[in-house]
Amino acid sequence: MGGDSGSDATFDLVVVANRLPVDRVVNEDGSCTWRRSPGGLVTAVEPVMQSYDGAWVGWDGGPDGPEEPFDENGMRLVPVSLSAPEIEEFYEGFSNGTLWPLYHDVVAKPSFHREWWESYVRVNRRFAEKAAALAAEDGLVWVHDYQLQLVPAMLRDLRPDLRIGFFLHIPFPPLELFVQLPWRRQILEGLLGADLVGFQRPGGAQNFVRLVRQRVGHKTHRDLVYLPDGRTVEAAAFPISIDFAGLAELSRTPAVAERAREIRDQLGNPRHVLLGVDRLDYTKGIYDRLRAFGELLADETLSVEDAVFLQVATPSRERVDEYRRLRDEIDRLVGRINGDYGRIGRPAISYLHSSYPREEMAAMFKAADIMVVTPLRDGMNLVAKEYVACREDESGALVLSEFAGAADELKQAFLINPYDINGMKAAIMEARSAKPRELARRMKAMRKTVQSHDVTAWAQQFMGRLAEVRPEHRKRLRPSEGDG
Ligand code: GDG
Repeated sequence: MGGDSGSDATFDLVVVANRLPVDRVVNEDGSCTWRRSPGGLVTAVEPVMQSYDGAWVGWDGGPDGPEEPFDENGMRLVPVSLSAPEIEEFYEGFSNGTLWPLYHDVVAKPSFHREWWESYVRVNRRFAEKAAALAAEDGLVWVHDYQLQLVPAMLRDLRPDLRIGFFLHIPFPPLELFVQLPWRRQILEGLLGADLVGFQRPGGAQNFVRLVRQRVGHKTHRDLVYLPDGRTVEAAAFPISIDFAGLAELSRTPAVAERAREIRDQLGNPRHVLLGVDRLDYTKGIYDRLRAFGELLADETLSVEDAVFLQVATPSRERVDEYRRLRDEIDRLVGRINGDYGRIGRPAISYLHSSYPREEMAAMFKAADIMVVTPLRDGMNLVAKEYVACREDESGALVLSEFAGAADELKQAFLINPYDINGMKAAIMEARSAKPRELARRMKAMRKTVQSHDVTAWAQQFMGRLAEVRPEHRKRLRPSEGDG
């Protein structure tokens, strides 16, 4: 078994992700502390790690961090240090300036720079080497997301005994867009180092298999790729989810209920509270959503007495130009709408460029009558599922983009095309005037879906499938409680 705390310990499960589950915070006196890092990936993977007694390889979020492993929350954390130029080229550059827009339907123009690519290769190799040194013989390594797509093949070269899974949290684009990438073949070959490649939606898996067939020339059959060396790679959809029970419980606490009432009071007790919660990212469709709301006020279909829009935009990737531009555009739009339609003490949009504790998020979800989730493209969108988890009384409406992975499961939402402003306006109005019984029917069905397919089910399905890939490894992969 793995997981003892010696420095040369090996682990039956190693998770490799761009970020560690904690960020390093440098205090004023120069000392360091660790703070849980936000986001869906951490929430999803942390419980699996705790049950398998594994190690987690990732970056600490800052330049030139220490590389000493440490233990946290029952996990061994192994930092990978990035220099300031690597943060610029590998992270802000190739990951967020090339791959992120390319994989999200090119909603912003991807930049292609050879130095960024070279840095991506170097940093991927460092992650692969760390994982290779930590994994036990015949162990399992689970690699995450678009920043690390070369790791599976690099790791397989170093450690052919390992079973390797890869999960992509963002969409995988259609052939017609992917082929723009000058390094398209290297990325596909990188991913083919894995035994199992997981995607959010079946379409992502299909795009991948088609590309491998047409561009790399391997034989494929349905979701299987046959490599010349006899190995097979499976591509399949594993839609990620949330800790439904945990969030539902939090939303039931008296403190959260009280805070939800307070939020409505502070917003001036309008008849309807509309809510948006997103990282401030151009894929999330924040601009178009607010524009639709502004037009409803301009048309006098809504008034500020009827409806207030609460928009949380969590700061994100603030050093990347495209994100700075977006922030300015949204600032201007919010200013214009509030200037045109707000009244004293009653702005039309309450716009918060900030991040909040989980309890506050739960209170906002509880306070909102209409949750408006309108990404132009999104792998899953956990916020949509979180809203549903917080609506125990089955009230509330979800307006959801059909271009979010969540739309596959949350079919009872008011589904919209975020490029269709009139359609979006109509859906908001339909949600606003729907009868409570109709809303309850929809919410009940969506709650059932998310509850029965929560994050634990997601992780178990992925791990279970990986165990089937090479059955001889299965016995090594019992959760640590069973290890005696
Ligand atoms: C990527 C994919 C996929 C946001 N602001 C605060 C806060 N959050 C939390 C939300 C949610 C998470 O962050 C965001 O997850 P999303 O799924 O909505 O979006 P991405 O960050 O783009 O995530 C996405 C996901 O990976 C998982 O695979 O679904 O498609 O793009 O949990 O609640 N949490 C707190 N304060 C905030 O201010 N506490």
